Amino acid sequence: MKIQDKILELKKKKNAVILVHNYQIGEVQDIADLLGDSLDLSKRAQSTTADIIVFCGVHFMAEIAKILSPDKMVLLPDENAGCPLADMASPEELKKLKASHPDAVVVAYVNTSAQIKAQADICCTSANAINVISKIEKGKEIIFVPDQWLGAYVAKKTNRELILWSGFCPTHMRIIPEVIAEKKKKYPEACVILHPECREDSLWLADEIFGTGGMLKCVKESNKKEFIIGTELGIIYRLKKENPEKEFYPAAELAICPNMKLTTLEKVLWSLEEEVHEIQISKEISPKASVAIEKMLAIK
Ligand code: CIZ
Repeated sequence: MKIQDKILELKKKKNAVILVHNYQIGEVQDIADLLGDSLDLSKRAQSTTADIIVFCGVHFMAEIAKILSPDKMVLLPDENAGCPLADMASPEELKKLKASHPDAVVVAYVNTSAQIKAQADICCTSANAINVISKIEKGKEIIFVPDQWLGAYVAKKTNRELILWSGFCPTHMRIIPEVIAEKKKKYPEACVILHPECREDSLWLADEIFGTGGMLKCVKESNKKEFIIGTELGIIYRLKKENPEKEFYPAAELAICPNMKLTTLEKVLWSLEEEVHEIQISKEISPKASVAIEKMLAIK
């Protein structure tokens, strides 16, 4: 029996659902009940009737699923699948920053721990950050944690001043202007689509700036035939699958997130069989983090 069939059989038997992030390896993407970005997956985690959610992504994403479905079992197939960007924001440091700006609205990018979300007023993803910031009352101070580049981009787009954290995504930092310029020279007809977690001097070279959900939509609707993609390379598998007539070139071959690549079919099967690794969030933190996530989800 193929491993994919074993997963399917066990999934049915245990009434489980498999949520998969766009950055996962191709064969894991192929077994998804839902494949998407954090925003899509959060919405799905909120509405599922399954008993078990197997989350193929990184730790903070599985935490969101658990916060939104506290009575369900949420499993992360590899317990080491963390997020260095999320780890750059410490709850103690945020507490100090909030104390020095007591009236500020705190916006936490979803790439944060549940402890950080519990201190935030609202969350955002790369898909809705502009929308979330633009809904905040004018004149209010805003703390944006932890991605400085996404924060700087959103500040520019919304014409708002943000108090930025100094975090960054190490994978997106590998997408440097020099490599993008080389790719542009090699593929002059290609449309350059970059993720807003890229540094500012890279974003200057973009034709379009989107999170993965926006990238998928942009490519589908575009008349262009070639695209230079500046984000974690896992998305290229899905772009190719959904647009076989179009060509995709990575803006940087090194843009590979080692954490996103930890999940394999074997680990998904093992996770379902043994019901590991279960996400647990303290009863103090979970309801507070839930308020910030629900506020984001309520924004249209
Ligand atoms: O929001 C997400 O899922 C992340 C982390 C990236 C993206 O653009 O999909």
